[in-house]
Amino acid sequence: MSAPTTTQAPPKNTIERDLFGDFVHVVEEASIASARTMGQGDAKASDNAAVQAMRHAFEGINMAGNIVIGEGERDKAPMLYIGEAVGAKPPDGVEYPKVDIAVDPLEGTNLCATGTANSICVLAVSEPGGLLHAPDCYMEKIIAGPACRDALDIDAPVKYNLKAIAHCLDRNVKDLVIMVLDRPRHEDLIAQIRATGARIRLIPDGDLSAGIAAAVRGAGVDAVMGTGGAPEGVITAAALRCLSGEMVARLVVNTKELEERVEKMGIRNSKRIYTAQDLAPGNQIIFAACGVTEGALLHGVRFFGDGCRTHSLAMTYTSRQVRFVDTVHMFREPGRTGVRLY
Ligand code: VTB
Repeated sequence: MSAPTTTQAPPKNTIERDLFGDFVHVVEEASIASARTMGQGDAKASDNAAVQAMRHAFEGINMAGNIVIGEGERDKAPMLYIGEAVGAKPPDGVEYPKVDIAVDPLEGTNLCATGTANSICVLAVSEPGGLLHAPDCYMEKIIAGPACRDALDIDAPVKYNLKAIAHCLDRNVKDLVIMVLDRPRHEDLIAQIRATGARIRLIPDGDLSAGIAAAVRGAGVDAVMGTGGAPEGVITAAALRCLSGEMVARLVVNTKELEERVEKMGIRNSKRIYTAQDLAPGNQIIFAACGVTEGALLHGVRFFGDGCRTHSLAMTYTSRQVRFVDTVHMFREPGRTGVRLY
């Protein structure tokens, strides 16, 4: 009998399928390197450790990677700058898949430097064009879970949004927990939230992991409100695409210089209100984050004699997978005590 003749459609998620594990490895390496600097009080050194480790790990991946969100412009950042090409060199005649990469090598550099909770190494990947090339400016954001689909309005009063979120979650405004970056610029926002009776968790840094916490159930956060970094906003949006989370956002373009930069980057309307889909429109998305210091979502790096253990969150959009990856890294053959499970 002859074999059945089936014409198979080419797989649509080859980036997710082929590169997923490699990117988990990248964030793990960055976390291990920066975790070694935890509590040393040197945020720059912590960041630098993460950047170098990330870059080194990228070199081993069979991809034609393009950093679209990185550590800044080429002249200001020695590594992982916007426009930098990363990935292994293909042999002659071979072409590796093209991917866009947004990195925040160490989200929460101060958190790491002070040993405070919730610093992570994080990145998002998509096919070319799948992540907005956002300038390094501020971004207004409201982030919540899938229940709040289409219910958020960035121009509405704080009270309105909180009522809408409470309604979507079928609870009272007083039951809500809203995360806000602890910054003087949020004085008025905080006062307005307090006036509604909603509860607040002020965070010193890290509105990216806060955004993910708001999008999943059980993390004790119902929404994130306020102004944080735009690059972090794009990476958050990539995570929200995988989690069906809800986000409305707008760049804060308040100087002439920024106005020009934004225009140069191809953004025609600087006042545009973005959703997660607008910020991370990719058809294929990989999101990977690894805990550096202990956090609500992820454990930090734990070192032991012969190795360490890391905890990562790794998600893909098309294949709809949310994985928590718990890895034991052995720096040498395990000694007589072997590998500990718990
Ligand atoms: C936030 C926060 C980051 O930057 O985006 C914030 O999530 C915004 O900048 O962890 P300011 O510190 O100027 O408020 C971080 O704190 C650092 O990237």
